[in-house]
Amino acid sequence: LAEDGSLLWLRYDPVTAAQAAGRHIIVAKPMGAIVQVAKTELDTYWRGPTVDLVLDKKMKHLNEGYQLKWKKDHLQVVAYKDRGLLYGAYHLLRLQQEGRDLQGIDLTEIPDYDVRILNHWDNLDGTVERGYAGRSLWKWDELPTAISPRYAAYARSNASIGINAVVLNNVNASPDILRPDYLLKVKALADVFRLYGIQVYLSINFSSPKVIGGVHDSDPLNPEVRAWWKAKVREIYKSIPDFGGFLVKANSEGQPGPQDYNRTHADGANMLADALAPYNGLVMWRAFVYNPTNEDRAKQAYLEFVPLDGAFRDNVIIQIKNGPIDFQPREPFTPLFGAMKETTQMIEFQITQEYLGFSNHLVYLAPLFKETLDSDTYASGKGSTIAKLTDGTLRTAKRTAIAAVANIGEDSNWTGHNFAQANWYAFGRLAWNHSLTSDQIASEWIRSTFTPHEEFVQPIKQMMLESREAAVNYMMPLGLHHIFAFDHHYGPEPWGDRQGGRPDWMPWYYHNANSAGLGFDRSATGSNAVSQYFAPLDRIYGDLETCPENFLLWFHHVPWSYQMKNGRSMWAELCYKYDEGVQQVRAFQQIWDKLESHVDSQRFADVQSKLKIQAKDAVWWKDACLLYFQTFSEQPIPYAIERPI
Ligand code: GCW
Repeated sequence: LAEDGSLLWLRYDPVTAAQAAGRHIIVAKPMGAIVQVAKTELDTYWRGPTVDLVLDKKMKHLNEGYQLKWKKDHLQVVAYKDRGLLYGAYHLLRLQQEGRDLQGIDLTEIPDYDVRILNHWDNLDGTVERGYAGRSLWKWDELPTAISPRYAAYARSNASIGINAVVLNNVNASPDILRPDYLLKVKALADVFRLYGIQVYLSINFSSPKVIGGVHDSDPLNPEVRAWWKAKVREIYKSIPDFGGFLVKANSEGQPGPQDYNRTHADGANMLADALAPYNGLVMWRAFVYNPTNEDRAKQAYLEFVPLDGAFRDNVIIQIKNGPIDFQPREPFTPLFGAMKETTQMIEFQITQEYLGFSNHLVYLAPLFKETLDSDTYASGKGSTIAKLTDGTLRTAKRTAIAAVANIGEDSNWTGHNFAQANWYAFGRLAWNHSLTSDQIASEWIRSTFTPHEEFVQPIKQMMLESREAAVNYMMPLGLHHIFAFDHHYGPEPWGDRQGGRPDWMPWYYHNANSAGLGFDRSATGSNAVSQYFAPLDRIYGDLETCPENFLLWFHHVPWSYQMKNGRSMWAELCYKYDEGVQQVRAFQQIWDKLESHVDSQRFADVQSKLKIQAKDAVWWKDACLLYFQTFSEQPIPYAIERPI
């Protein structure tokens, strides 16, 4: 076993000749390239009985899924598509890794989302926006001539957890990606990924026709602009026939878009959708829009997009971040979910830990993903969870999708922190089946990444399951948000005040600390963002007495002396929460140290040193935030907690 984490969760031992004797991997001919990969994986690693890989064109309902069945003396994997057989093969290998009994097995797996996609924020110069695992995996300067072996390893890892699509480049997109020389490089990657059932998408810059096409402008209603996009799309599909489509960040944080020409998001998205439609391509159009106006940033996406409901083509999906501000440690869900009845919506998570301690902090994100997916929006009555609104259950969709911003780079362990691999894994597993629990996913991941020994699995799982709440506690408890240091978003800077900076990028905009209290009043007496939620959530969130305490300072400006449910004042509770976060991380260090004998020395030391950084950072957060907020609360820090340094 490599000790640098490069194998991820794919630590299969090759079979010996003796183990393979008498067992066959049977596939009907002719065998497509993807099925060939499935067969090779099983030929190399499968120690169980004979496996029959069957493509059954009558089983359309399986979509990209599969059936695994025990048949007297062998196993059968039945799928409707080639990809289904590949996913079925990885399922078998997972069961083998976990040491499961396969006798009598009979299960059917159908993915919850059609498109399960990673968004890379990788720039063409090799840097990665908000990337904390080294430079980009894509070697643009060497492509298409040199093909790094990591491209296939990357694709294989994705396929093993059901991810079937990737956006290669940053949403802050360079127009150059659409130049013919770059498209050749993209094709080279697509040719590798295709073997693992992965489709390539690109982020586009809305001004491309003007910047690289020599067109006078990029107005979506200008026939020349439309013709340029049609021709460009034709050119792409000529070399990449299974190209997925475009991801677009438009009129957001300074990016160009249709509004530059007084057109709407729908005008822009539909132009691209029309160009892609003949090839079955998709447009993922982001709803992450806000401007420094008097309107609460948390309300702006809803205000811009709800009026456009029904105006989008059926191959456009509106891609919405889980929370209305920006991938914070905890946010309520974006109220735009479910508020457009005639428009397909998808969720965007962030796996890379921009706001969660980069690749230094151990934060297992499945609980965050689940919290949002399971949130009830009440959009079509009780039970209208975000999962059901986006997976085709409650809203019809031509194709459904789910996305997350990748945390992958060229570090040998791919993600910087060994435990950040679990977040890539968790996203893939939830994109396949959003009913899996955080506990199940952690358990699978630990067993396949480290060891199946219960003495290791149980405590590590507990640590992982607690880690997101710990981060919320030591960074931003009780609904606090965006009090990060300016721009890099690593440490605390609630006092931050950049002269001449955008007011909506200043921490004070979000915490509003003053002698009266703390928090953003989004109730009817404030910005009234609560009104964007369906009943009864508007009332529940809008009333200080019924608002869940973990969102208190998100929705209300709360007096320091306000009494919490446990009897403490808000100020005291804030102190205890920060301290609890610190103590949780100290406990993680002890858990890890005790389990040294179960882990190889390299990974043990790597994680140990990162936990040290995390503990130090947690204290930094606690001290910085409490000492700063204390200048407003003017109350003592309880003696029961660890004293600020
Ligand atoms: O979270 C913010 C990041 C930006 C990012 C932007 C977005 C790619 O700070 O770096 O830009 O969101 O999602 O578009």
